[in-house]
Amino acid sequence: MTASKKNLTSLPAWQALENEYNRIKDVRMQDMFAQNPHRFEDFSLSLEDFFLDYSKNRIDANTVSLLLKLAEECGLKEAIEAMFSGEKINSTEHRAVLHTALRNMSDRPIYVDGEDVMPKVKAVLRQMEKFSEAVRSGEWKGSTGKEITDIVNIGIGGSDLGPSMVTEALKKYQKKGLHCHFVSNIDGTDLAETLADLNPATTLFIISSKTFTTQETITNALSARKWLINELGVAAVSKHFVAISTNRKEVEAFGINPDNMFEFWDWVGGRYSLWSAIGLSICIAIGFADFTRLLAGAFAMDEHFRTAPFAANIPVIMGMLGIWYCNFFHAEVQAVLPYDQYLRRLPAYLQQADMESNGKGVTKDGERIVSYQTGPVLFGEPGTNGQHSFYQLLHQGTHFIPCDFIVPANSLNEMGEHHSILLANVIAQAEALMCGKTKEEVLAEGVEEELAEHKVFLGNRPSNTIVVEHFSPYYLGMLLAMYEHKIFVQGVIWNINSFDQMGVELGKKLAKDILPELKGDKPVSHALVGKILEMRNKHDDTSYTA
Ligand code: G6Q
Repeated sequence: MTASKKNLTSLPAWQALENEYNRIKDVRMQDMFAQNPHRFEDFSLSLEDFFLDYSKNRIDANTVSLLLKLAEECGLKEAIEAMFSGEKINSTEHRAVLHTALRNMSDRPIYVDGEDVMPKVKAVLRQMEKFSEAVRSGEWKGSTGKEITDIVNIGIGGSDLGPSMVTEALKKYQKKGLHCHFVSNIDGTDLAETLADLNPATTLFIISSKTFTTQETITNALSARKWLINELGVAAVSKHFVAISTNRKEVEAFGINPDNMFEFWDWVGGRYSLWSAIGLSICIAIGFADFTRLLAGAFAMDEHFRTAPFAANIPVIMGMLGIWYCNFFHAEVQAVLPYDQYLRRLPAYLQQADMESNGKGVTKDGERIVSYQTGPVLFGEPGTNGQHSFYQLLHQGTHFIPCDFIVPANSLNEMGEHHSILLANVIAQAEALMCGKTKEEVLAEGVEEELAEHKVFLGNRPSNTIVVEHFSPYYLGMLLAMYEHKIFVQGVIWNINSFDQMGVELGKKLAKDILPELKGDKPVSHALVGKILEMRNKHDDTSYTA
């Protein structure tokens, strides 16, 4: 019986896990290491050179087996198959969820409404290959005959975070002399600061929007168009604007030549879209061959997720560990800590991927969830920077925060000792969280009694460590697909729809109603609008000019 038919918390495995929590809550991880000399081997998994060490968790073999039993009782196996085979698992929007089709490197057809989607996926990939090569080689010229030197992706949310994070993560693989910029915010500063250093004659705008109706993106795109036309005239638009969308009609209405449009489909969720044409900026930056390697890495993780037994399945283990902490230890937060400067935008990307997917309060059947927590708050910063900021709270605060450390064994910029120091730090942090430091140990160091308590680390704080050989496009693809599937696993357990985002609608609608008040087109009904208008009237526009 699946959780949708029966309340999650009454499932036998859930009940058993409640007891398991009581058994294990006072057990120290260090003691489990002492009792089992093979704990590291027993609680680690590999996929090629992608390695997960999950030995520093509050679990033993019994816990894992109960967690996997819960996964079975919730119908995870069937749910995975339903996603991969194109069933309309996004139930509120009646859509299939097929970001995996975008990186399907097998010959398997994938059907949506009886149609194999693979031919159109491949056709768009060919279009991306051709276009990205033309831009990179200089064959694609701007309206004045100059080569493109700057790409500006205008998009927001899923149409921004994936491409901007990946281009940053793969900076080392980027073509020299071709610069990528990302404009997302409606705050005019974002566009103004980006355009300030650009030459319209050598700039290409990629307008990325699934719907092509998003207020921020369309406003930014119109302002960018105005900026270009001011310099080069309206005829220049076709050489400097391309669009990525599912909405051909709106793209044409905007004035972009449909020949310069890259299509994707409603079965690609925004936050899962970097693998689609939304990844065009990535493809131009790193080239089609490396873009294909990114897809191949994700595909390798997809195949693993689909076929590996749960006990050896990296995303399943990661997902179920998260369930263990969210629902039994009542952890409300998850930290993601990449020890790689290139991955500095990963936490921002995962904030959306995880919190927009699993920040839900009703089950798929429309029932309000009252007896368990769903998606955690996710945050993070790259190491070692975070160590000098919020790690204080991770080590000594009152919150219980499981951490994911992510680190490449080899750096793309070894720089003498730098990478060894970085590696020593990441290993040290996981050890410090686990082992802590007792008052006796503190006193033995000669610390005075009155200070001793301040220097105690309670320890027994869990972490996963993910190590890859180095962050190539391939291993980055694997990492991102791993997190996508981890999120999926948790959504299945919580019996929520991880693929809609209705919680973002209310604010958007209210903003549309408030705008006319700010523009003076409607009487002011919000006190705060009145106050702001008063301040805007006082403002001398020249006061900030340098
Ligand atoms: C992602 C969300 C959301 C979306 C943006 C941009 O899953 O749906 O972040 O990507 O709102 O939407 P458009 O691509 O339609 O402009």
